[in-house]
Amino acid sequence: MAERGRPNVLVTGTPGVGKTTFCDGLAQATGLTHLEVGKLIREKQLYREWDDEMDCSIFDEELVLDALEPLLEEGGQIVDFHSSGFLQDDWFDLVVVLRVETETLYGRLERRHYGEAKIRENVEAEIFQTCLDEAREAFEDSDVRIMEIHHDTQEQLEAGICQVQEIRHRVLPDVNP
Ligand code: DAT
Repeated sequence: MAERGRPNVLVTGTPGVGKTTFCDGLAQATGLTHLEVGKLIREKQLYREWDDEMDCSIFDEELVLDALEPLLEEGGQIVDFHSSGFLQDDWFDLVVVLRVETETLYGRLERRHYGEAKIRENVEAEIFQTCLDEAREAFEDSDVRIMEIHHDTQEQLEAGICQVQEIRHRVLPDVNP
């Protein structure tokens, strides 16, 4: 654990697994701050290219790291992002990887009106557990714990938040518990 008064938690997973929903719930339950990296990228224009086929920005890793560093210094952040491989492992005290069943993800992305190519890309990424493997690789040299939480239902959301809180009280530092 670095010199932080409060923990930083990374919540990652394929788009549509429910990161925003989970982070909002966790923020409410813990008083930590939900930091949406996607929003930061849009607002501060931390990208250099636009992917027309996938209809999304290709973020600039260096720009995102520079923007995140001062925000994470003090701790107390729940960082919500689909990608983790470029992040610094010593910025985090806990990593949560959300997972969902293929049918669940398909339905959620369809309701979001994603195009067929974008749905297929994300569903395949979930099937091949791309985000989980990326997080495992990114944090393999650190002692940061990686929790895989299944997130298809409201019950799983509530159980997952309880699990994180339990770990937080047991192993994570906090000046304001
Ligand atoms: P993400 O931020 O990973 O893209 P989201 O939080 O926007 O995902 O959730 C996508 C949709 O799925 C949204 O309509 C809310 C729903 N959802 C999220 N988590 C859920 C859960 N545990 N149970 C049921 N629905 C959920």
